[in-house]
This record gives sequence, structure tokens and C-alpha cells, in this order.
Amino acid sequence: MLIRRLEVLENLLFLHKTNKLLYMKLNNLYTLGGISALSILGACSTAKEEKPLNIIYIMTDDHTQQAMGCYGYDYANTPNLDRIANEGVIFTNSYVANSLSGPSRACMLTGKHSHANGFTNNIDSYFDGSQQTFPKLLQNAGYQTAIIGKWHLHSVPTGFDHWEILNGQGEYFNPQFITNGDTTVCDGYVTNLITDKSIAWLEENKDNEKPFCLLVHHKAIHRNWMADTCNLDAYEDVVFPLPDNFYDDYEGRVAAKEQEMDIKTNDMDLIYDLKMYRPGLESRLRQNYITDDGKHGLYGTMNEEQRKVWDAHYTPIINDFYASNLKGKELAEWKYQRYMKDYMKTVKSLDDNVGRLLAYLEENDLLENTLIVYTSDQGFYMGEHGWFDKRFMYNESFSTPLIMRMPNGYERRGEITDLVQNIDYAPTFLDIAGADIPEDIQGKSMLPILKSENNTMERKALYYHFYEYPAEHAVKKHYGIYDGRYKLIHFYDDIDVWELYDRATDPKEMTNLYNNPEYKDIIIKLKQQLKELQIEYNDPILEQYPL
Ligand code: SGN
Ligand code: CA
Repeated sequence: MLIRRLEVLENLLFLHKTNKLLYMKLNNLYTLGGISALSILGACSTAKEEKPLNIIYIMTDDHTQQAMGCYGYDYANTPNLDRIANEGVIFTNSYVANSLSGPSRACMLTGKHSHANGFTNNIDSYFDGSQQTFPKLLQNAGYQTAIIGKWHLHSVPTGFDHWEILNGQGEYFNPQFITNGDTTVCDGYVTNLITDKSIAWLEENKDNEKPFCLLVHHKAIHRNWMADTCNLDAYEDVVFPLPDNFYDDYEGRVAAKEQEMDIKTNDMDLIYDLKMYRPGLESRLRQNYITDDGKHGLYGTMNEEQRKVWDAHYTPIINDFYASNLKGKELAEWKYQRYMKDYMKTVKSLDDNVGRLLAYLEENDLLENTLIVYTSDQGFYMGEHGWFDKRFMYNESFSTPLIMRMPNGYERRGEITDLVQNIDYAPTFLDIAGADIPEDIQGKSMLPILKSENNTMERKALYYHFYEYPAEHAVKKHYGIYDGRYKLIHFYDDIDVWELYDRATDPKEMTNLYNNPEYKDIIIKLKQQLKELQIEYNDPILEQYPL
């Protein structure tokens, strides 16, 4: 109630952003929660209501908009995620700055592009934990902070009162968790365990006076898409529609042609990815990964009981597969169907566990004083262009899901079409906490647009830069600009190729218009804008490839 009153007051006085000083003063009074402040405002409130908003920031790995009911994919059964969107907002122009796990996480923590936070790729980057991050700034603003789940930044987490992270990518079954120097194997399925631990932390800290910011960062739905044993039967009867560009020939797109993330080829492995293992068969992936007790690496760390249920499900499918001896298109489309099934089964656990967390918050009266954010470290290809994986600035992997359940006092609902990017999360959380947003943060707060549909992000275009090459999946280095309609990309390093797409007429990005003379003026304008963004963000690539 107090929050609402303050917001009304802010709006009345046009404080928000227009008079930063007064706004900060008000926030200080509010954070201090002094009786004088309350009486000035004529508010009557309990201590609990005085707390600033809690934040729960759920992030999955490789979940994509095309696999969510609320984004219009009718084949996805995601009622709990849909609930978040229905009781809040859904961003339809939500993007990442660098479509890969570690880099994305570093962008989110710092609110800065990869070159500025120093974590450009998963292979040889190391996150410098001494730098400024939003959890540290929230701690300074009086929050208790925690991260549970995937971290993937190689260094020890900083800025968290509590952290319990997976070892590297983590395992689906019986994974290792690391906390303060201890590594523990926890029995169970990873998505359940991360949720259990998150709820346990909330429960342990429920009498804490401070507001909280909890990062629930899942391993799911990362390759190789292993579902919980209780969900193996889900989606088995569903026939997923093949994307109409599944057989893309990549004409006019050199980098797209040279990638190695094709469902139709050996890039997608029958054994490791699609679980068609038989004794005596070997996969080219995870060959050397054999658990201590000698189990096959493909099954990771499953125990006997889990493996039994797993085998009971997959053995008939494996037998059918080898008996049918599929070739060519039939094989490619069979692979696509298996991929979709495994992926969606893995989503099922995720959605169920989001439901569990929502139920806990509801039962503990936390729902109306907590902003719940759901996103992924990037989008993913679900057969579009024939692919799985991510990395490209093309739409499916440049975009990422972003839905938020709104607490009391946040009236905005429905679709938000503003251009937003994962560097915006840090300043948004700080703004919500009433903390100052440091000047060197490159993202922008989304708070104004969360408050009112009359506000906009006041942003003309987004900047993107992908670095991890040469590497698995062979996606070339590239940077680019997207203005909400046109997308201009420069692939560089061992090639020097530009691409232009008009997403209004070509949403699937199949026709590279860069060499079409009709677009000459548009290209000149976009290059100018791209240069301005590189200068604004101080990306040294501009020296190497001057515009
Ligand atoms: C692993 C996967 C890749 C994936 C990267 C990065 N291979 O290396 O397919 O692109 O992670 O993913 S696997 O054989 O180990 O499954 S990220 O989301 O962590 O960036
Ligand atoms: Ca990822």
C-alpha cells in the first residue's frame, strides 16, 4: 500500500526521472522507513509493507520464445510460464547482446556489452568478479542477494550473500553443486533441485528484514535435453510442424552456410543428442566422459533407478529406429521430431517447477511484493533454417523470452513492443530498488515502461556482438545493428561479409539485401547508426573495421 502511495505521489509530482534529486530523496526516506517519512506521507503501514520490492529473476538456459505457449506456440504446454505473462507483461522485442551462455550472463550482471565486461566467449574468458555488478549494488542498497543454479562464469560468484552453483554446465541427473569451496553431489533431477534450494533459501530468510533478490538460474533446457524420468512420456504423441525453412539452402548467406549446427547432418548426433545408444555404438560427443562407476558418459550421472526408467522409455524407440533404417529426408524429419520431443519434455519440468515456486510465493504472501522475471540466456533454433543451437544475430537466437509477473502497484499488462536487451536488466533492478544507476552502465532501465504504457524505452536501435570463433558450431564472429525493422550484420575475422534483412517483409531472414542497390541509402544510414552505437559503447572493433 505504501509503495502505491509513493508511486502515486511520484507521478503527481512528475518525479520519476524528471527530478532525480527529489526522487532520490523520497527514496531515501522510504528506504529508511522512518516514522517521520511515513507521517509526512500520511501513510499507515506495517513494517512488511515498507520493504522495497523483492526480485526473483528466473533464467533458463537455451529456452526460446518459439517453445512457449504465451508467445503463441500452441504445441507448448507451459501453463505456469503463461500465468506469469498473463498476470504481467510479455516483451515481444526482447534481445540479447551476445547469444551465448557465459557472455549473456556477464552482460546481465554488469549491464554492459561483452567488450566492456570482458567476458566475450565461453572458451577463454574469465569473469572478473571484482567489477561492478547489479547484485553488489543491490547489496549496497540494502538487499539480500542469492544465486542458485547455473553460473558458468568460471570465477567465484561475488555480490551474493548466498550462492550455490552448478559445476560448469552442470548435469541433468544428480549434479554437483558448489558453495563456498564445498562440492556436493545432490541426488535428483537438476530443475527440481534448483527449485528446492531456491525455496529453502526463501524459507530460511523469510524473517529477514531486508528485501531479497534471488537469481534462480536453471540448467534446463540445455543440450542434450534430458527430461526428468517422470516426464519421459510427455509429447510422445505430438507431431510437431516442420518449420517452412527447415530445408534452407543458405543462398546469399555465407556464414549461415558454413555453420555446424544442422539437425539434418551429423552436427546433431543420433546417440548423444537423440539418445539412440546401443551397446557397442559410440558417439563422437562425450566419448571420454565416463563416470567413476564406469557408466557410459552419454547418460551422465544417472543412478541405476533413473537409468532403468530411462531405458524402459527409450529402448522401444531405439529398436524401432534401427529397424526402420531411415535415410535422407525421412531421417532428417525423424531427427527433428525427436529433438522437439526431448526439448519440450525438458521444458515440462521447468514449467512445473516455476509453478512450484509461484505456489510457494503465493502461500507465503510474497507474490504481491515480488517482481518475477522470467528469461533465458538466449533464444534457440527449433529447426528454423534446419538448425539447433544459437549464436547468430538472426531472430530466433538474438531474441530471448522475457515475461514478468507484476506485483502490486505495477499496473502495466500485456504486450510490450519496445526494443529491450539483456543489458537492461541490471539498471531495471537497481531502479526498482531505488538505487542509483551508475553512469557506466550501458543498458537502460525498463522501469518507466513497466509503470506506464505512455512511456517508451527511447531507444532507436540495438547493438549485438558475437565473438566465439573458431569454436563448436562454427558460427563466424559478427556484430550488427537492429532498429526494429532492418538488421545489418557484419561477419568478420576470416571472412568480410555484410548482410541486410528487412524484417517487415522477410521475418525469417532468408533474403540478404545487402547487394541490392535499392537499399543503398538504408545501408548508409544503418552504418552511420552502427558507428554511433560502437562509439557510444566504446567497442574497439571500430578501430579494426572503421565505418
Ligand atoms: C556445449 C554444447 C554446445 C553449446 C555450448 C554452449 N555442446 O559445448 O552445443 O553450444 O555448450 O552453450 S555439448 O556437446 O557439450 O552439449 S551455452 O548455452 O552454455 O553457451
Ligand atoms: Ca545458453
